[in-house]
Amino acid sequence: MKNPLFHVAPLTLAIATLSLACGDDGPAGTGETGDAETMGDGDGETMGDGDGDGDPGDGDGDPGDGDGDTHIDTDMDGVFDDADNCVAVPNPNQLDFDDNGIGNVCDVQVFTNVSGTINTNANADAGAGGSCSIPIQLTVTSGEVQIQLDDDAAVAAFDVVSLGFEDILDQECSLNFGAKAYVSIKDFSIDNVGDAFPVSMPHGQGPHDAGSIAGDSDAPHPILATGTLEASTDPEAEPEPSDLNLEGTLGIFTANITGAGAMGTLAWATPDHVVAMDTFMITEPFPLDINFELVGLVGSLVLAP
Ligand SMILES: [Ca+2]
Ligand SMILES: [Ca+2]
Ligand SMILES: [Ca+2]
Repeated sequence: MKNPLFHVAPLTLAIATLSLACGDDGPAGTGETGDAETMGDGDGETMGDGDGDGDPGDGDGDPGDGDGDTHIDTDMDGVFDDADNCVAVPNPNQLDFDDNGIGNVCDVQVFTNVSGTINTNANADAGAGGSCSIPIQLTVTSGEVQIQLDDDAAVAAFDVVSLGFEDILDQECSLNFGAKAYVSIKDFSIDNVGDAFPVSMPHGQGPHDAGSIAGDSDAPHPILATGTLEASTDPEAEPEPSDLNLEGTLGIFTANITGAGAMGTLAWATPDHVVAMDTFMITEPFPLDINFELVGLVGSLVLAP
């Protein structure tokens, strides 16, 4: 565990001599061994650091001896801190797909340029057999997706932080007793309400080593969708706006990320998945509860940093 810096030893021995000169355990060389270091000899140093001199701050490169030397391996992955591209997380292979000096296991890829369309169905059910379903195309206008690559080619983590959608213009949804729900969703967004990186993705060794990943997410992603939906029970009346808080999950998706996070796609193909659901009430001309849900996600998003 020596390194070329041991040449400073004469300076530190001089300090040790000075310490002894201040006097507490007698002259050097009495009862001490090796380089004259002994526990309790009053010089404030510690035995057992393996450098033979025990001096703090001596640049001896010994890890963990507390002397401030840089050759410490905090995460014990075999790479000293001053060379480790992720100091606190063991990553012995030091993979860094985008070559930015930050190892994969420390380097969250953030995609904020998100676009694409997803097809879904809006279902409204007013009870007593009154229900309707209309197709809706969700156009993504903004969002943030974070991806954490791993170094053992087993799992990549995805966090769909947020997705923003274009307003959905009026679409009439007739219920069976003359009431209508005008599915007109404004300010619609989907936000993650789970922990960071709640979806992990098994993927193959080959593409991972090339700086790309491809695979399926292995768990639904908890989300909260918000927006304003308009509804009316009278075809002649102005629709009433209803604030929506649609709790649900984002379904299983397939991801293809290439070029070390330079771009990628997320694709859904699950027409039966319930994305989000809520109940809202319209009050005029009579009160009526309408169960509303978005079902199915089929389509893909393009991701770019
Ligand atoms: Ca290390
Ligand atoms: Ca490390
Ligand atoms: Ca990196």
